[in-house]
Amino acid sequence: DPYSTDPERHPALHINSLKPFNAEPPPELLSDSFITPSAIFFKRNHLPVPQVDVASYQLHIEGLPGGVLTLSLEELKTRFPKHTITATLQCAGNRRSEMNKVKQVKGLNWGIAAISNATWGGARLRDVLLAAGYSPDVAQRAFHVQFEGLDKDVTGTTYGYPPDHGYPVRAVVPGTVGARNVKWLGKIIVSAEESSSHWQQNDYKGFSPGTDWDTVDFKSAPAIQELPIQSAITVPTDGAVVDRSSEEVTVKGYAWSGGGREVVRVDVSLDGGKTWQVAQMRSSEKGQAPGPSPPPGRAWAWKLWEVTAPLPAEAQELEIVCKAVDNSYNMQPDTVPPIWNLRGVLSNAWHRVKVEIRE
Ligand code: MTE
Ligand code: MO
Repeated sequence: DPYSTDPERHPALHINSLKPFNAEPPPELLSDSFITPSAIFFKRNHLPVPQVDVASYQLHIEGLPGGVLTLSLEELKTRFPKHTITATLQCAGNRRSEMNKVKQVKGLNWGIAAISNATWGGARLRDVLLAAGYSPDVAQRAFHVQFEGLDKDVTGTTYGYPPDHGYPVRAVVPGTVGARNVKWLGKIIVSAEESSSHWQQNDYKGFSPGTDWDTVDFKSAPAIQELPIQSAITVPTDGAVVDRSSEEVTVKGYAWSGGGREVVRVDVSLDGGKTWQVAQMRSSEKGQAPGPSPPPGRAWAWKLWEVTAPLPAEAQELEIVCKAVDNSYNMQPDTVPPIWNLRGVLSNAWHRVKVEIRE
């Protein structure tokens, strides 16, 4: 069993597939912390987790004038300044289950939690490429940087923590779909050509709702890179019961947009979208007011938001809805059918949960 050496996982995770391991945290845990604890950070693996030996680990950088540069982990850590960013990672298939309700799609049936937020640290790709001979001349001919993970060939025996997320070296491409954030990075190739990988060419692309598996031409669409504006409700969960005597309801969730665009507002409705109120946002740890905005185009981290509102007097049921707006005034589409696609990616319609009010 190639999966027998996979790491242990937190029992609270909702498992979508065991081998390879794919799992997401319960939504209400997700909005408990601005930085998602590694143990419950969503896990998306296409293959067994490779056993990477830290002592013999090598990163190869190819396609630059100086020939191949090979770096050990020690060299990566000592030759380059450590850069730290807080960035949200979201799978292209986050919220795919809502597309499945419209019409069957192909892929793991993710709920709303194939998204998490972390502080990442390490060498900047820029610094590594410059050390490997990158120059403005190269930029004239090579528009692509390809990343290869080590999870195709199994080597070594010892590995560190947290193995599910790419230890010891991962490419972090903030604002860009999870799939490009290659884990267990083994090779970087600067190239005139786009990566020929299956996941770059024949998967992770968006299509019209009218395109089916008989007519789809993967060559006709660009690979997903930046993700669209997204938000979802983590608390309460769909089907929850609220007691009339509590008089109020607190709604919580997350919001994020791709390409470093900053979420500037989240609107919440308790009546299916007829009336709206603006949620309070927090962009850092619990209780803290939102910090200053990051520089334009560099809002990599999600915002957690919250609204507490009186229970509407007449209602027996609430249809809670959220939608976010980013600083380009991109907004989420209101329903799923117009954005449905056969692969179930880019699912970002207004998120809706139904809650029953018990008298
Ligand atoms: N990198 C490697 N080497 N192997 C993988 O299977 N999965 C990708 C990406 N990088 C993957 C990978 C996908 S589709 C996503 S959404 C993210 O990693 C998930 O990262 P996480 O498991 O740290 O949440
Ligand atoms: Mo993904």
